[in-house]
Amino acid sequence: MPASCITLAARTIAVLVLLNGLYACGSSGSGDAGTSSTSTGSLAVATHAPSDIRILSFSQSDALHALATVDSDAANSMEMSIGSGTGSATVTFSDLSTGSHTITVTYDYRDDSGTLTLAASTLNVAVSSGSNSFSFLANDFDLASYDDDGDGVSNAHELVSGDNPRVNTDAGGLCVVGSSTLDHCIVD
Ligand SMILES: [Ca+2]
Repeated sequence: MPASCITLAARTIAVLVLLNGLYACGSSGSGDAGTSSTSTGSLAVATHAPSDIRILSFSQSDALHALATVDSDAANSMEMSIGSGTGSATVTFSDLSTGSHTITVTYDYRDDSGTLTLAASTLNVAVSSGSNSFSFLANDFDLASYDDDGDGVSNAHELVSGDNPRVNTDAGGLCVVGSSTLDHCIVD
């Protein structure tokens, strides 16, 4: 390769290195000014409980639990505080990235037999930098889909009624004379 070509190549490389350095400085400058990708905000989530959940919070508060989950990520899930007698649940996420998130709230009933899902709702929430709050209304929750014994009555309503949400006692189900479910069988 002729010497002139080597010199040209060296100069080209020098110019590219210089331009790259200037570009890096520019990027750093805008980053210092703050970009939305690095902003975070807190989000206080609250619920207005459906009536069956409200009744359960009064009579069986120990068994009732509520969980809030961000973006369906199990690692970003928190137990909510439930008001006795109101069923209203609250929790605050302190450090969410700004922008749109999905928040899922699930009410569970836990006893020696396991965990029953009673109600759930997933809604989109916009998070801005600073403090944010969002409320789920009673009508936002789906209860009817949670019917473990498939008798057409929701788990939550069976618990409120004193029935066993894990055993279908409708016609065709198990009805035993002397059992606590007998009345339910006859009515149905
Ligand atoms: Ca049922």
